[in-house]
Amino acid sequence: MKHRILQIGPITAPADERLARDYDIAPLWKQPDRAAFLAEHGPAFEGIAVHVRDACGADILNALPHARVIVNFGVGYDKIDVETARRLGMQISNTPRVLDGCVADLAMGLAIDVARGLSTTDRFVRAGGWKTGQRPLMTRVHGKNMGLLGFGGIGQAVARRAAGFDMAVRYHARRPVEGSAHEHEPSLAELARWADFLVVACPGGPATRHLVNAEVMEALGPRGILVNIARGSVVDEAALVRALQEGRLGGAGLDVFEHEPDVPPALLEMDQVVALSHIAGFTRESRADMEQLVCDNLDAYFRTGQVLTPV
Ligand code: 8YV
Repeated sequence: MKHRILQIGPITAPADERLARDYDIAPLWKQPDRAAFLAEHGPAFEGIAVHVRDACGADILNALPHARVIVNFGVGYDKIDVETARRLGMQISNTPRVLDGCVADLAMGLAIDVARGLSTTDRFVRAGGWKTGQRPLMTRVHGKNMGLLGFGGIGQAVARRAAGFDMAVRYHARRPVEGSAHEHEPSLAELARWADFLVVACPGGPATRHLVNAEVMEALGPRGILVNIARGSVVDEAALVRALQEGRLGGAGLDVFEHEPDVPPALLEMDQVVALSHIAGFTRESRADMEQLVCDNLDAYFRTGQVLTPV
């Protein structure tokens, strides 16, 4: 008998295939009346598989009295109601480590793009601007100060890359990371004041909402560059637009936004902004590792009672 699993939304073709091969999967996204479906079938499910973009709230969790495990495809899990899940005795796993390197690569890419103007120069060349002119001088990247908000796997991977660019690195996190050679700065505003680049690499969710506010942007300053590869919710987007418009912040490289896929139109008019579509983890390599880990977590739970990478 296969274990019965509720899948909230499609994950990827290979992950969906493996899950469907090994489990009795019920696709919630295909149900015309989700509430009625959950009310009728909820008690039959032993676990939940969820993609990082899909909400897994109390409405779902409370309808599954026998589910004890949630496997999340993604390192972030801010769309899961963790408190309710824990209260109901559910284990939760995510996919840490396997995409740290790719997300960190993209953070460096955004920092370089904004500072040196890669995207704007590409637009300039395509528009024929080089035939009659040249771009303005931009800003050096190597040797500068990099501040990291968040110093987990992704933050530390960014720090290692920054070292290759001869950058000084400091970080702000809830508590200092033991054994790290980098300085922990207890005040985010002070970190921003010191930094030339501030990279957001902390989890999303209520605890970090709008940590990067007007004061932090002011401290980063007119030459400072903000990079966000974490969650849009961490940055006060309205304050960001104002700070950039008024020249109180130098530039921003953004892979994530508060209300994806909506990007404030004002940001798209600014050459000092590079906007991406939440692609930090979008490589064939990290995608394949994530697919494997999300399924391995479910297998491990049913084999041993423990997921491999609990949150
Ligand atoms: C996802 C992410 O990997 O894992 C996360 O938390 O934010 C992303 O990089 C990607 O959106 C999955 O499609």
